[in-house]
Amino acid sequence: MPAPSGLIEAYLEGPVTLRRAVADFSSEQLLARPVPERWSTLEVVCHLVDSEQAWCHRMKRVIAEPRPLLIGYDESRFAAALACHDRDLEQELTLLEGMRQQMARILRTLPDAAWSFTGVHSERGLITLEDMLRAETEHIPHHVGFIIDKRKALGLSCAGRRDLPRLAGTKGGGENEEGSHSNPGDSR
Ligand code: NI
Repeated sequence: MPAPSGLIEAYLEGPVTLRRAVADFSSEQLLARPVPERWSTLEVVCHLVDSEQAWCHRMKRVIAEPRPLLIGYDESRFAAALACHDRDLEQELTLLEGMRQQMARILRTLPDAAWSFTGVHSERGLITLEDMLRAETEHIPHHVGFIIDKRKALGLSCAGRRDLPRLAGTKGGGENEEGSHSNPGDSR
């Protein structure tokens, strides 16, 4: 299977989109939960970084090992337990950018056959390297849709922000993942 066209470039675009989406938030606005039952913006960013760490490690295992077992984790518990509101936005964004740049560098060296390498996820079953990269690429735009919901609720302008994806929060799938997150980039 040849390298999927444009996918690595789209994967690298995610942190750029996220950085733009949160660039003008104050520290208070980052911690606010303006939409009931939803995460704060900083919690969303931390969720994306924690998910990236998990999926980068899983992709490395699929590249390096024959059909490894990949273990799911509870992202809601991660968001609640891992001090999201004490974490630093810039540090999180820098980590995200660095992880994707490192992963892209590795992926670009792989032979075509590697894209069909598989792992077995404890909750999702058999998954190829291409499936994994595609899911992670879709993960940031999915959550940026919810950040746009928060921007609106906080009275932050979305005008002139055509670089941001169209509102995704109403397309179904939950932000906080509890049972309804439709994006396979997450751990369940
Ligand atoms: Ni998610």
